[in-house]
Amino acid sequence: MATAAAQPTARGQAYGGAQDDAGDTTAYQRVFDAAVAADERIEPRDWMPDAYRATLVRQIAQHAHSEIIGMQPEANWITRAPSLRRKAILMAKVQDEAGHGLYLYSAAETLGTSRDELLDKLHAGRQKYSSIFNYPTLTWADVGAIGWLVDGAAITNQVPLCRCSYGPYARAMVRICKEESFHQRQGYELLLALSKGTPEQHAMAQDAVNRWWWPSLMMFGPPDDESQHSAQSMAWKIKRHSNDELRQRFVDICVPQAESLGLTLPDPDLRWNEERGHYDFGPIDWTEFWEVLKGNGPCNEQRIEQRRRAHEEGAWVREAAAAYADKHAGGNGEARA
Ligand code: FAQ
Repeated sequence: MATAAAQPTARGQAYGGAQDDAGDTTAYQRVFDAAVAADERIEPRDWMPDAYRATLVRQIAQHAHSEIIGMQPEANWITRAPSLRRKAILMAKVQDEAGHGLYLYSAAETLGTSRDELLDKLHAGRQKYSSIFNYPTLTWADVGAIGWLVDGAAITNQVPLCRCSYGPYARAMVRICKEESFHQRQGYELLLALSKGTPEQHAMAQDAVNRWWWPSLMMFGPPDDESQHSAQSMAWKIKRHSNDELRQRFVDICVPQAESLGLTLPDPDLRWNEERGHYDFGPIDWTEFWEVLKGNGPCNEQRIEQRRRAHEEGAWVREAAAAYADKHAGGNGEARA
């Protein structure tokens, strides 16, 4: 934060959204470009190009929506967790995801978009959430597979976001990544217990990995040559690596972990490539990915419907919180006392 911390307000006050005497934004753009090139953080009050702001709102909103929609598949198993210990762990994890949503909606608010506005867009189907959460959790082992693979993919994607050029997003990611890594460990430990359990438990763990492997690879987004936003987002240092680079990193991490778990990854083409120093893997079904994004995944309708219902049922909580805040802000005698 050294120079970055000293600069934001100055950059914001000197250049904040206004135009220079020549009536263009060239001077502000230069300051912004220099800050990004120097790996300084862009802060809320700094001038930033409209497209940079819009890209951040799009990505952070999708990310926040993914966290809260992502509570649903696992919450499905809270009442059926096989022991008190597993239930307590799962409840804590699902609560963490809600917290991640809150940090991210707050980060989006610093860009001038309210949480209400973003939620309205999610409920109207005008903003996306991660494709992965449109798949069902059919057995208890799916909770382990989500922790190991989905949280594992999320960490691989999100650790570089801790170095994102936009300060509030980068800082939110630090805490989120710490919590995600705990989530990943719990999933791995759960799958290990099943894998080393009875033959039926082992088969259940294998079945879950078979179903979650390919959708987890899709979480990283389309291949680089079809990724419309990557080049610009990387130039702005919002993204630090391409979709394919991160997907490859994830595969390389998972293969030895699957071996330790005693489980097989469902890809006959998976093999070490000495020359590349990476694992080769088979083709991803991108038709399935785009269909899920269009709303045709197994659970798209159910997820959005449940989200809308939860929002409606929570209206009284929002009203009560607003009334409470009003009472305090209005200097009500009782509150002062
Ligand atoms: N699902 O040009 P690109 C989690 C869209 S959090 C849906 O490559 P970009 C924690 C993309 O938006 C998981 N849509 O886009 C957890 C764009 O459409 P648009 C969420 C996808 O932004 C664990 C179009 O395709 N993580 O799991 C997906 O440069 C367990 C073209 O794509 C984040 O959001 C997808 N998988 O790269 C919670 C991380 N992939 O917007 C509960 C932050 C792509 O033009 C339980 N986000 N699209 O309409 C990112 O890093 C990036 O946004 C990418 C996509 C990498 C997801």
